[in-house]
Amino acid sequence: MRATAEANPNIALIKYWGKADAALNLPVTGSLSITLDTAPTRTTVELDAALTADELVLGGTRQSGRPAERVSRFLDLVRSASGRGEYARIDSVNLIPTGAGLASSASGFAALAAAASAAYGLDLDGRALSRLARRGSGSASRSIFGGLVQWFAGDDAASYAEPIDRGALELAMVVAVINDGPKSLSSTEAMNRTTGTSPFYPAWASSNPVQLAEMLAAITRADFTAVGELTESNSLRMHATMAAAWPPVRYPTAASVALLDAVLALRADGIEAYATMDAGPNVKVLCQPRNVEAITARLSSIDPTARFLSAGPGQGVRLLDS
Ligand code: 2P0
Repeated sequence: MRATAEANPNIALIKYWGKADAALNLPVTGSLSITLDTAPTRTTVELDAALTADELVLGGTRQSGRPAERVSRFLDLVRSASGRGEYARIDSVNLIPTGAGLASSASGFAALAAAASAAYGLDLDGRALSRLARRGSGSASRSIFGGLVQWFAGDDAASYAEPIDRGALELAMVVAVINDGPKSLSSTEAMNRTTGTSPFYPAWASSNPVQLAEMLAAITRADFTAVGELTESNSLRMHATMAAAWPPVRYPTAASVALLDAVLALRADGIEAYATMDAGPNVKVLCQPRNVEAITARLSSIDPTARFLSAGPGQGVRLLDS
């Protein structure tokens, strides 16, 4: 009746942007990510028959309103699958700022899916856990697994994530946190506005599976340059699609663009670095471990106010003794 789980964030190299079904949280296209070995979310779920509602504590602060509602609706799925009706106390700690484009909803709902299913007595395999986590937040389906992970588009039964062998690829990521304040616009809202109003969305939806297939082929032949080029291109395509929505959805700031320029300059100097961005202004740079230091030094010289994290491939969700 009590369980604790930990999950890491993931960063998409081929992005998820747009829902085919909002209720089931099914994506329009597949996506592919790397789970990082940093900044986990640790979540404890404890059933309590005396509670008259779920209680959510995030980073030590009791939550109400939308975040609490979203977690309660998610626990309703677990209650209905388990046949148990008790409410729960949920205590979650993020070791990164929430809502800053560092995928805290991915690690958050992956940890919650694992802790809640264990606390309510459900015995789910990785695939079932990934489908469950997807209902909380699409990208959370991918944080169930470690390393490189693909999430399939499809119906409720077929839309889950699966790990991919990264063979001889040596991967690292430098994360430039240029603003750790809350997001201007939630991903869900931004996605819906993009699918609803961007005339470029159909081109995104038809070209993303092509880049996903190219990415899978590049991974199979351990071609780091192709993996990097596809990563940067895919992110630019996603943000271009959003910029064409109305009202426009624009996450990059002037500080982000300065770092994108610095990444181009690094490549011109022969250092392989490829930028990707999500639903916030932070810039993540895909690279090889041997270049982490040089890339961090260059980016911090461009933006001395940014905070830098570096990460490698991390593990999937795990239950801890609670
Ligand atoms: C991704 N992002 O693939 C994309 C790229 C941000 C940009 O998944 O509505 O929190 O909860 O399913 O997963 C962020 O959106 O959205 C995201 P919901 P989610 O990582």
